This record gives sequence, C-alpha cells and structure tokens, in this order.
Amino acid sequence: MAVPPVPGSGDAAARADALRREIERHNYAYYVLDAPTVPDAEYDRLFRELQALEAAHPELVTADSPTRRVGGQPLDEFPKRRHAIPMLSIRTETDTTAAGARTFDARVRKELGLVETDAPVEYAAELKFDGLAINLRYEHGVLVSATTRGDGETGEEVTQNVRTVQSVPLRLRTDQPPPVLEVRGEVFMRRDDFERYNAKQREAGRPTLVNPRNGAAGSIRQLDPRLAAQRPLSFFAYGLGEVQGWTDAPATHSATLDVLVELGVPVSAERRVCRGADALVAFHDDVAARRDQLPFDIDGVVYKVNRLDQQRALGFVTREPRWAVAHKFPAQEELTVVEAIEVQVGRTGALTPVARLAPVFVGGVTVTNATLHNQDEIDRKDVRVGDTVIVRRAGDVIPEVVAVVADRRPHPAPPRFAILEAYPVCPECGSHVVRLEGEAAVRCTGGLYCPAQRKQALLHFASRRAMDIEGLGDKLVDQLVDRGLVHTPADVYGLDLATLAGLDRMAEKSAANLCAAIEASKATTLARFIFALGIRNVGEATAKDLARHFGALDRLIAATEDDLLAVRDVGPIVAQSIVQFFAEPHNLDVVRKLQAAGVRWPESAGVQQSGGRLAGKTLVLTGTLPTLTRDAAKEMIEAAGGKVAGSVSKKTDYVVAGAEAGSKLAKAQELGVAILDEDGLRGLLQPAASSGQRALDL
Ligand code: 5U1
Repeated sequence: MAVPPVPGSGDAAARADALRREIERHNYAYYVLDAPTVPDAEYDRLFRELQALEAAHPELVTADSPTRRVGGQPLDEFPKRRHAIPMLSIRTETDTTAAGARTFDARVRKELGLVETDAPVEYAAELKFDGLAINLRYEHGVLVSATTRGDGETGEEVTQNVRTVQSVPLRLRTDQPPPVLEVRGEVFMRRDDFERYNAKQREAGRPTLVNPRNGAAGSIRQLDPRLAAQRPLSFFAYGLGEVQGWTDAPATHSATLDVLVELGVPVSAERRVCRGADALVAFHDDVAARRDQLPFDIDGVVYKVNRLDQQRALGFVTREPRWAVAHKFPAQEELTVVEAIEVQVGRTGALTPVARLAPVFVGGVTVTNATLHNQDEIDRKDVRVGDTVIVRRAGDVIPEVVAVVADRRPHPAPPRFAILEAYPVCPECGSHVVRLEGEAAVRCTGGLYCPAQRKQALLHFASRRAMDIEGLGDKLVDQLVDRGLVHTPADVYGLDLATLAGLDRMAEKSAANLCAAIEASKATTLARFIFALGIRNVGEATAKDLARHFGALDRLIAATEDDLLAVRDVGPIVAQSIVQFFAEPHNLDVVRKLQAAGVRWPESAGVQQSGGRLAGKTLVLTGTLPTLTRDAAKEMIEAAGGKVAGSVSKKTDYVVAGAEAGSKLAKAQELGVAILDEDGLRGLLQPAASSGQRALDL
C-alpha cells in the first residue's frame, strides 16, 4: 500500500505522535496479549508512514519511537554496569520427580514455622525459560538500560541489542510511571524463529546457530546491534529489580506480574497460582507433558512463594532466595562421544547414517544412537568418529546430533565420514549403493531383492495399480516376510492354499480368495508390471510411457540411458534409475523368476514418440461405461498415445460418455466436441475397424 504524503511540521508532530501510539497499541496486542489486532500489512504501512515522517522531520524523532529499535554503532566492548539490587540466581531442584516439589514445600513450611494444621502455602508457578537473564531499567516509564546478569553484582550493558527485541517495550504503558522500575526476565529465541533463521543462514551458506539458547545468548552479546537485530528474539518478564516510588505496589508476586502486563511488559500466560505441594506437582506434570508443544525451549518450572511478606520473612542464603526454586525437567541436550558411524537401510532403500554413541542419559532415557539424516547433514555438521557431540532428544522425536564440540576433537583429527566410501555396497543385501544426482540420500539398488526393502516392495508390487493382488495387505505381508515365506515378489507365486490358510487371522475362504487373486494377477499388462517392479522414480505414468515406447520388457532391460531419454517425459534422473535397476543382477533374477512363475503380458513392437492412434489427442471420460472401468479406459487411451483430461474445453478432441453422464457431456455438446460411447472408443483404438468412431446417438 502507498505511504500517504508527508504532512507539514505542525500536522506532522501530531501525526507522528498518533502513529507511535497506534503502533505501540498493536505491539501490546501482539506481544503481550498474544492477540494481534491488525494484519501484518497494515502494521507495516503504519510503520513505514512513521519512518517517512521522521525522515522528513528529524526533530520529531523520540528515543522511544518504535522506529529507533536498531541504531548506534558497533561497540568494542560492553560497558560494565553494577546492579542497583543484586540479580540473584535460583536454587535448582535436580530431582525431576514429584519429590522435588514436595521437598521445596516442606522446607518453606518449616522455615515459615508452619505446622501440619496450617493452611497450604500459596505459590506462583511459572516456566523456567532457557535463555539469558536480563534486567530492564525504566526511568519515568522509558527504557534507559538493559543489563545482563553477569556475576549477579555487575553485568554488561547490552541496551542497544535489547532494544532490537520487538517485545521489549521502549516505554511503559502508563501516564504515571514510577521514577524507577526495573523489570527482570529472560531473553530467548522461539523455536520457529530459530528454524527460520537457520534456514536463511543455510541458504546463504552462512553459519547456523546450534540451538535457540545459544542463539539468544550470542545475539545479546553481539557487539554490532545491526547484526543482533537480524536474530529474532523474544522476552518474558518474571520479576522486579529496583523500584522507586511505586506507592500502591501489589502484595503478591502473581499480582505484580499482572501489573507488568498492564504496563505493556510481556509475561508468559503459562503461569498459575498453586496452593500446596500437590498443586505444584500437578503444574510440573502438566507443563512437562506439553513441553514439546510450547513454542520455545524450557528446562523446567519455577515455584515462588506468592506472598511478598512471606518472601521477605524467608530471605536469602548466599545468592539464592529461600522462597524460590527451579524444578528441572530431564535435560534434552547432553554431551557424548561418537564411537562409530553406521548406516540403516530403510524401507525405500535409503541408507541413513546413524551415530553410535557412548551411552548418555538425555530426555529421560539412555541414548546410544542418534540419526545423522544424510551425507549433506554429516558434511554440514562435520561429524567424525571420535568427536564429542551435543545430542538432543525432545519428546518422542528420534535423538539427533545437534553439533560437534570443535575443541574436543581428538588429535590427530579423524578423517571425514563418507557413506559411499564406508559402504560401497548395501550392508543388508550386498547390492551396489548410489547417490543419484539431485538426491540427498544414498540408496541401495537392490530393490525387490533387498530384505530391508522387502515389505515395502511387496506391498507396492501387490497394490491395485500394480499387480492388483486383492487381499495382500500389510498385515499379511508382515507375516509372510517375518516367517521367511516370501523373500521376493516371485515367491508370492509359489504360495499355496495350505500355507496361506495357516497364517494368523486367515480363514479358509480368505486364503482361497487370495490364491485366486494371485493367480488372476499373472495376466497383466507390461505397464503394470514395470510399475510393480518399484524402480525408483518410475511412477505409474512413466511405466505406461515406457511400456508404450518399448512394447517389450527385454527392449526396456537392454535400453541405454540415451535410449531412455527418447521416451516421453523421461529425464536423466529417471533414465539413470532404470539403468541402475536392471544393472543389478538380483533384480533381473527376480524378473526372470516372475516370468517363469507365469506372469505374462501382451507385447508389441512399441510405439515411438509420434506413434499411437491417439497421439496428440485429448479425451475426457464421463459417466459409467457398460464394460470398461474408468481405469481400464484410461489405460487403453494412454496406451494409444492419448491423454485423459479431467474437464472439457475447446481443446478436448473427444468426450467418451457412459450412463449418467453429467455436466461434462452438456459442456461437450455446448462446445461441439465429438462424443463417443464405449464402442466408439474401441473403434477409435482399432486400426482394422471400418467405421472407426461411432458418434453417440443423442
Ligand atoms: N520464571 C522464572 N524464571 N526465573 C529465573 N522466575 C525466575 N526467577 C529467577 C530466575 C533466575 O530468579 C529469582 C527467583 C531471583
């Protein structure tokens, strides 16, 4: 949307003020209430209007203008700043079970001198964010400094960087701000922001962040605020530092946080007032169960005595308050050593590299393996045998190696790991492995022969659009493979009634039906057979093109990549896949055994590119044909070089209409497109037929 013209300076001051207020109102709704009031585009328009105004009237710029978040020069170092009130740390309860919460409650009760008959203690329960603690100092409502915790007494002043955190208000939302109000909380990076940032970095070939925590800490400690501004950070408040002149300050911690929200400071909504230990345990368990669905990382929860008079009574031990505790969750990241790198062959033939790890307790379980995804990921992270690595296990997600700890690499450095060098043949079946151009995965070419791919290959082989063996579903395939009855699809044709009837959940009648389906599947088409082989990158349409082009299986087997490139829609990747498939002796062996078992199809001389009675013609099928299913009709048309489209247009050559044809037939009549019935279609396909097409008598 266009930015409105810049007004003269009298109007400009009023307009700039109005814009700032409106933008702050939207920021408040977005960052504090989590309830956006305007679409992003409208927000951007307001923002650009304010930028234009301030550019035309620099005298109108205020320090707390939302346009002034990024500014200032890179620093040589951060100035040190002493905290007016020390930033304490928090005692950590490492017993991650319910006992952790109960121990804390028992200690608080004892120190408050409460006896069993006294009422439960009231607590404020919150999240323990995995970020960087910050003290925000507001003087008369304006943000004047932001300081890290440092050693608790003195921190580093990182104001320029913290100003770039959009959710940190530059001015408090009140007409009567206290002279001094320090807000304490955590700067962190949301997981989606982390992923987005890393994806952009990867695209640009720049280094990525190891995890959101490092991302947050690294950004805040970045000396150039323009670089810090590029890293998307967030902020949640959880307490106060120095306060001066706040006359009607609340009497509890939870009410204090409520007031912060009113002042425009973001506070996580994931907080609860809990009475007694049971309520703390319930909060801990509830958050733990939802931990992975939260948009940011946490490493536990925090319990605080809610009444401020009780907090004062409890006081501190060294640098930790007695009235608060962090109740940890099991760590999701730990360090361990890569003892070996091996591969697992998946159901699609992909060789997935797996790091074998020195056992480490992470995410609540002992982990000994972690996925390395593929060769590109190994290269990107440069993972080598002997490396110390950060392993992450979050929820039920497969553990993964997040990063290598570079300075712990052994000397001399171990060699880089290359899957193709370590595994020139498939560890499951001994077939060759390849990495096709443009693919991330290294794959086994064993296909039908490879045990790791067997079940997948069998299910595909039997599927409706391939050999169409009704009843051969995944439960049966599991049994047949697990019992060693079927190794390759060719073995399916050796199964007898007695064997099938002996399988679990297989009644005599179902076994007989399956036997009949297996027998019936032997009479097939070349296109279905090619598709059934499960050659990588050869889908149903390509299988049809190949069948039409070569007409005979042996011509396809003998085809070179150049021969294959002459087939419609076959490119270098498909051609390479086909050549590699038939170059593998195991695959040819299975093909020959299938033929020997009686699998057969009509062969022809093949129809080269321009051939086919329907080459270049587009047909549309509608209604129910008397004998042909829609699939069969489509197959016949495509075998003759024609294309089947889903809707009728001027470009349609024929509409083949059956019973209860609907709007497509009407459209064909309207456009004057030729209309055929089933016999007409058959006539069109048969060279010898004299009358050829027969128009429907309408
Ligand atoms: N939510 C929350 N996190 N956190 C961390 N509250 C909280 N309080 C802390 C810390 C270090 O310290 C105070 C108890 C002093």
